[in-house]
Amino acid sequence: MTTLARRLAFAFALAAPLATAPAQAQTEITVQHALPANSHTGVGAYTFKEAFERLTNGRYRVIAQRQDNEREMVESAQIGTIDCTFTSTGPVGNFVPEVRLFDVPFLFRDAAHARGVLDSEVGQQVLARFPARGLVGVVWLENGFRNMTNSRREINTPADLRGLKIRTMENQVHMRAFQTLGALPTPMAFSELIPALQQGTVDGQENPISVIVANNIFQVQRYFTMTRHVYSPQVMICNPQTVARLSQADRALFYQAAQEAQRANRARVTADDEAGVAELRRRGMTVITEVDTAAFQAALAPAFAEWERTLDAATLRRIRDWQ
Ligand code: EAX
Repeated sequence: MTTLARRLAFAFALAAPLATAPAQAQTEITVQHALPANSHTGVGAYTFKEAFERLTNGRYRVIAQRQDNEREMVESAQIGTIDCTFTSTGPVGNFVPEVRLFDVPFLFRDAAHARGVLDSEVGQQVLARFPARGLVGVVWLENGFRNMTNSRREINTPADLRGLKIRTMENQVHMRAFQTLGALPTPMAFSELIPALQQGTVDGQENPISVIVANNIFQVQRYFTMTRHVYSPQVMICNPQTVARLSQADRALFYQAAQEAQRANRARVTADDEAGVAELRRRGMTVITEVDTAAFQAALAPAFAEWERTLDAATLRRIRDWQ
């Protein structure tokens, strides 16, 4: 060997271990969530990130990103361009039809009822339908009970909805409900909602208080009615290969982190709901909290009859009878 070659060989011998030395290989997991980081959805995603990184002693790095088109997020998780998404069930029924069951209006009496059902074998059975559609449903989180806002008039009765253009999620069950109530449902992704409200393409929309506050929807809407007309679940959905690649031990930690995310997300929705009405009033909205729920349910009768035929009627009954 020439002197130069010897020097190079020596340099490589030194450099090689340095090059491969970064203390340990880190596996990256990309997780997308709708809504701002400081919202119930962001809290879920960031709690998962913090918990999974902590539980695995930093062997995994979770990259959390915001993306407000939930259908695209689910598609990305299916294709594998991202690992997981935290999404409302808005578009999920188009991928896993069994999920539509949980999108039926006035199905859940309150948060305890919804959380109890989703955490029971009823919720597990629906998660078990995801793999057949090329997805893994990891855990149920929540968006909360949805309420109506609009820029035209107070909504006190179903008749007040007649002719109003209401943005809905890209969700068959919700669209049918608003159509049955006499409104003109206009489905679109959340990312299009604020401009649509600003430009008057639609008169109103419906969302949980947490979403209305986190996105300043009170700036573009005048009237709020606390209809709580439908519970809006959220679900953490992952690419099947992402989950399959985890060792059995890491998979247990993955699910543990998802449970932590669920707890943090639900606690935040509860807090947002408690503080929300006062906040919306402070922000200048006309707030109606006394709602004749029975009148809205009666107006939905034809839609309920249809869902009895098109969805799993036995499970719907089981959910309604839940104690
Ligand atoms: O997931 O699209 C919606 O109205 C959802 O409630 C919102 O994006 C949060």
